[in-house]
Amino acid sequence: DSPVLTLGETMGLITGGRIGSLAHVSDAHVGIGGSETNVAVSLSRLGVPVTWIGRVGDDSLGRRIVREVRGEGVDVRAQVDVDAATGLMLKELTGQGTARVYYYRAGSAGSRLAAADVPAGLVENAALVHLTGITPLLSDSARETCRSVVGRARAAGVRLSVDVNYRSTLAPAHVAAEVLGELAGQADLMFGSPDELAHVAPGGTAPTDDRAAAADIGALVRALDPGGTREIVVKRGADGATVYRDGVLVDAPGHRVDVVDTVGAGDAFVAGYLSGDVHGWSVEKKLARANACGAVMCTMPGDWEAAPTPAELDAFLASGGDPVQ
Ligand code: KDG
Repeated sequence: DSPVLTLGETMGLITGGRIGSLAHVSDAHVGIGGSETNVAVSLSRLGVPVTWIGRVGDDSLGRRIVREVRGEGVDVRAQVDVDAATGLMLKELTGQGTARVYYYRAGSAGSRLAAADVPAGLVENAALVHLTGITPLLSDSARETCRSVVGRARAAGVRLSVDVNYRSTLAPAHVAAEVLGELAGQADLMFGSPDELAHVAPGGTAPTDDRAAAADIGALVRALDPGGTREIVVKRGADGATVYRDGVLVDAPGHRVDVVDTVGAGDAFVAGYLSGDVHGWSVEKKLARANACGAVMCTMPGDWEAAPTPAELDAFLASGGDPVQ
């Protein structure tokens, strides 16, 4: 099987040991996190071969990232950049499954990703390439890497998946709209919340909240795909998801779960969807798996640790996976 290829920055992740500000909480957990490795680990657990490309520093967190992601069965192609440290992210638990995130990643090793880090053949021989809107906002060289990979994927006829994944701390809204609009505009398969998709739609302005954007998903996806040539997956969290393909909208409900930590649920959702996409599943089947993966990820702490195997998904659906009515 050809692997899925993904690339981007993975950081060290320090999470407060209990609810509260890290100005006061003293006990903490050390781990790692990065949207693309979160997706890669989920895909690997679902039995899909996957390669991740990124840069890490010559430091403990960098070694931890390589060991941990490789240990999950992902083919890790990490450059060790001796001139920069591995980036770091702090996560403060704010209660009811929500968290506040702080980045220490400007100038990090991961942000120095360059087009030459992606060896010949890796894009060309992939089953699918998955990028997120985080990467092109990290640095000029990371943006060039995305452009180069997109160009290579298109030239080789490799399917391109893009999760808009807008991180407002990485760029002001008007910059992000342009950069992410360019990236998303190339995607065969596009993921985003209603808010994110409105942001990258041609002439789009970010609505003030998800509910406003969700009010007219039909108009939104048609603006993103006037030619009806792409597949657009609208992520609505616990409310489920909607897919637009071939001019048809398909809805699927989310699941009712006891939420512990929502961070990473979007990545698990994407991996669930992609795991079916590479096998040519129907939209309905891909959506059902994606929603179940996202729901399971919310039930345990961590950005990727709870990624389910197919057996765990079956167990979830057989027991607690009530759809939201
Ligand atoms: O999707 C979860 C990610 O946000 C997290 O693991 C870290 O990649 C990350 C980011 O840039 O926020």
